[in-house]
Amino acid sequence: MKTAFVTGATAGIGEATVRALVASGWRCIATGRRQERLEALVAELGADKVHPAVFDVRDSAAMDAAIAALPAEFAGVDLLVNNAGLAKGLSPAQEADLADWQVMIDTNVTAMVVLTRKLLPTLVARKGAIIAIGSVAGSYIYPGGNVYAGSKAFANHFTLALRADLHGTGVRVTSIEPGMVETEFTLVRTGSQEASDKLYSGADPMTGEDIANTIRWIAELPLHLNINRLELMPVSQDFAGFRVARD
Ligand code: NDP
Ligand code: 8X3
Repeated sequence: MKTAFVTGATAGIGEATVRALVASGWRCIATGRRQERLEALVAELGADKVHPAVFDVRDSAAMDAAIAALPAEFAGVDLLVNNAGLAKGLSPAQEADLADWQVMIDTNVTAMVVLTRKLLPTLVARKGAIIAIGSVAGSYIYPGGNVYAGSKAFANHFTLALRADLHGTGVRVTSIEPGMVETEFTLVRTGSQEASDKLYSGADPMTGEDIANTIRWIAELPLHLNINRLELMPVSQDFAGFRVARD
């Protein structure tokens, strides 16, 4: 049985990924700050299939402690799913809250590289895989995207850069870059359930399960195959966005 380390498993894409991988015969380390949600996943899927690791990804010492505390049967990580992340705010850069920018950089950029660096020796030794959740926001700019877009451009690019460094090791690396997925993402970004419902209303957005099934498919491809990057959108979304400001 193979083991996946899934960050951000208390909601959305990460939670759906744990369910999809366990249903396909994987064991998962499920991480996040909301302990009760991780415990609910353990109760639903079984303690032999899910190990809860409660920590804030921005806390490198807590990350070390969580890795050191992995039970023996979960310690051999074959797949890292770099998923934990968030957007805060949609204000234009000239009005944005610097604290929001810092949280996004600390979570989406710093925490991702720190965790990846810590798990790389195990992943290399096991010829494992890394699947990171970047975003279309890293490729296509929209107003108010500013630091979120920048952090996801970093995620998209760092993941591809890992592929170059891991050349010859047998480790597979994939950057998944989704568009609109209905999760708690917009609630976290705006602080408003109403704003979240409004964004997704009538748009038939992708679901956490859509992305989770894509992650499982990539993870289970034959070992000689590597998907480098994969961009997904709901049919209702596209990437046209040029604007002209007139006098
Ligand atoms: P959710 O808000 O539903 O889930 C985010 C997850 O990240 C939660 O489990 C949360 O756990 C975890 N997380 C956030 N901050 C921290 C932290 N400091 N420490 C530990 N865990 C943290 O959003 P999604 O499922 O949509 O987002 C998952 C990823 O997908 C993100 O990287 C996001 O940028 C990306 N993405 C999302 C898209 C969308 O439209 N929804 C599209 C493209 C990419 P907890 O709060 O319990 O700590
Ligand atoms: C989330 C997708 O388009 O809201 O990464 O930025 S988007």
